[in-house]
Amino acid sequence: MTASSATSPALRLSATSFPGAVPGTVLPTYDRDKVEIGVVHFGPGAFHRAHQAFYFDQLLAKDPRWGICAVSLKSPGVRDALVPQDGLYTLAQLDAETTFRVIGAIREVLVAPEDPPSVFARLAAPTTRIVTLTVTEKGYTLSADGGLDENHPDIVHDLANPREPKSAVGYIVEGLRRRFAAGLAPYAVVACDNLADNGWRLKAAVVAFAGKVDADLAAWIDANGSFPRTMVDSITPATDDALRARVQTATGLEDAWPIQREAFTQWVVEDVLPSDAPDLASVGVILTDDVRGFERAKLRLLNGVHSTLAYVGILRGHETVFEAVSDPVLETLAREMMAKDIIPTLTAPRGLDLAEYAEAILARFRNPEIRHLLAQIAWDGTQKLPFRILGTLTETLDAGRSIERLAIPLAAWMRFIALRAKTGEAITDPLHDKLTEIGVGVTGDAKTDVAAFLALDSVFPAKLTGNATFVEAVEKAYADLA
Ligand code: CS2
Repeated sequence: MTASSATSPALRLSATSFPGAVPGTVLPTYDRDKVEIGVVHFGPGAFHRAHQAFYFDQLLAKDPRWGICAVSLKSPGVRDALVPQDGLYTLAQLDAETTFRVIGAIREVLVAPEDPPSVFARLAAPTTRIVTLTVTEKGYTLSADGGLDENHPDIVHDLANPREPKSAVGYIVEGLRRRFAAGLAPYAVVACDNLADNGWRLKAAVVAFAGKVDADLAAWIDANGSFPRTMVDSITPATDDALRARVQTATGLEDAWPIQREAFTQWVVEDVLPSDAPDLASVGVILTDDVRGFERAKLRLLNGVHSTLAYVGILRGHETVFEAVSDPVLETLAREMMAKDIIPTLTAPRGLDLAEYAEAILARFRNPEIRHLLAQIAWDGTQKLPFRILGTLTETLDAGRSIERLAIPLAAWMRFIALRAKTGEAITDPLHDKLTEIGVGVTGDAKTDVAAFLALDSVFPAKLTGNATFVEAVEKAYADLA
């Protein structure tokens, strides 16, 4: 009897079953029992499991010190799916060539609110040398000016109870406090979310938080902490039942939470990690002193155009990125925005041709194997638009060039929110209450509606909202989308 026999139910993926996967499935080649935990990761969502865990999985074949303790800050979903599978899951790379790979890098999954002592024990362990994060833009608890948001409910709570934190920043500081008290070196903290200057912003927030708790601790972190900036990239659509079925057919094993992504993956890390950090370069991570160049190019060209396709695409009745980019009107918009608006604001990092990079991104969006829902990209617009569009737009305005095209994604986002609010659909965004109120109240008049959205001062800086050219461009784009 084989695991893929049509008559018998498939075995669940686990440490004992995985060697029996259908031949061709890529399996861990290292002895998982010998793996130690050297990495603590906050936010083990799909992106982490598609990306950083894939790199650590390759590293474990050379060095057993870098197993991952995955920590969920809120929900138990990942733990509930992965613990019965001994931390194993399948990564489906869906592209011109399709591969199914069982990833073994996650050796422990903790749900922080259920078990803070275990999280602290991992953070304070001498073997833990690196803490990575994918907690999405909102998980950094930053205010509009980019510093720690001291009014954020979780930060208010954590500052009052620093030894019982809820936020990522609170956990990082409490872990560092324990290391400081124990005379250990700090762990490196590697932010892996799509925020410009992610590591620097996180360091500033961590030092600001620590400063409110203990000035010596703050000075120690400031002087010794390593918070490299990073650029992360791999298109990772959310898991659905179609993927579960496909993975089961391909591997012969049932997996409660497989992950899918395109074949392309990139991780660029600022070359400031301590010497005892994992040798990421040996598994294809780019270590460089020019992360800024890579990160701006990726955030503005890939994520900026993604968000544009999402909002305008949804308004034009499309469901996926593939459909949106196959719409000639949207393809032209994306191409022109990249070439005429975004690239002129970028400085190419060494060895990167920006025009080729832009074309390669469009080709990735046209991957027919990937069903990436525009709705997924449309989430959290108030957190994403500032990094993806507003930076480009501000610099374009400063340079005296037209912002006509760059106003389109903002206006489309406003129309998208109004549409969702009026039809009573849930708005996934930390500002959902406010957005629903604005969306329900739109009148169709561009001036009034745009003014209501631009009044969100945590999203739109005064420099933009006080600029008549900006306001008029958004109003015009809004009216044109009617
Ligand atoms: C997307 C990103 O969901 C989104 O907002 O733009 O997740 C995008 O797929 C990744 O950044 C690609 O690396």
